Amino acid sequence: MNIKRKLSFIFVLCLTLISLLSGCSRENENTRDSEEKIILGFSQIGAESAWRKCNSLSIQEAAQESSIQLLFANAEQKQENQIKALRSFIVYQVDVIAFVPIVADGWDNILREARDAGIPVLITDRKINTADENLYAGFIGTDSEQEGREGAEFLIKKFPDGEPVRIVEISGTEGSSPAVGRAAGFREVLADHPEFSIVYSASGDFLRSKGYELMKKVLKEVEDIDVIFSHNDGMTLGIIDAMKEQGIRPGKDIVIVTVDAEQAAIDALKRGEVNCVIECNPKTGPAIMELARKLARGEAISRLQHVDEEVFSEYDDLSDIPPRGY
Ligand code: GYE
Repeated sequence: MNIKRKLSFIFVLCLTLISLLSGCSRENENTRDSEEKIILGFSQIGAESAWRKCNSLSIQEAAQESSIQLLFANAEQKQENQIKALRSFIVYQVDVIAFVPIVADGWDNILREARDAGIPVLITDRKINTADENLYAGFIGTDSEQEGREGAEFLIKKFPDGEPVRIVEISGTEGSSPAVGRAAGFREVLADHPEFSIVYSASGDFLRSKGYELMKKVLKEVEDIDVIFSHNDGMTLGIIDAMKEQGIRPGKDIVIVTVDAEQAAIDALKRGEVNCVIECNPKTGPAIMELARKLARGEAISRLQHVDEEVFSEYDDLSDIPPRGY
């Protein structure tokens, strides 16, 4: 081979290598791109509690970490706002929709629209009632019935002597699955223990302010309260304020069972102002992103995934509970 032919051979070889390599890297980029380009439309219900704020943050941080483009809509406690958000995600043709249904009923029409548009839907935190379970791909979140059962189990341990026990229940948002589930699980366990009676039950809408107002009313209207079963810590903090204003010692004069395990509730438990805290885990962001990726790839996900939850009570060693972060 003369020098000229040798050079042109090397030149062609280089070109081939470059194009092969760049082809490769383009292919890599494409794969990475398609991983990166997932768009997730997420409808959150609002910011009613510290629990909820942590839940939103977990979702936003996890999306950023896994390079999922998140369209995050805050419905400010209105189902109609959620439906509008879901509809806009459909118009936008996102890859996956996820949402926290504020109440359990009333989703079938919008879910049909999502199905017709070929967009898979993940339900998280709160469950829905539907005529057609195939309208969504799966659920990830809390086991509310179990949380209610845990609350009742604690009371059975706390009041072992069979004397009558009068319970006031301050429940969460009416028609929401955690309020329905916590109430049902609680009653299911107490059904075998007739000494316990729920003498009053009303909704505080998962809000600290409503918990406070409701407790002021309850303390005027209901006599001889032994126990408060509060569906979330936000309301519990309001309940404690109302009790203290009346000179009632929370956790001593009235036993308090609460759900969520915010730092403030754990601190109250340590001070003896609350007797039992049932954890509800808000940090579902990473699991939601993983499920969204699977759905975007067209893979099936499990229909029901409950998150791990613990119970903390006055019977436990409370010295080594790690900071809660919410
Ligand atoms: O317990 C409460 C809230 O849906 C499980 O919503 C959630 C509940 C949580 O704001 O604090």
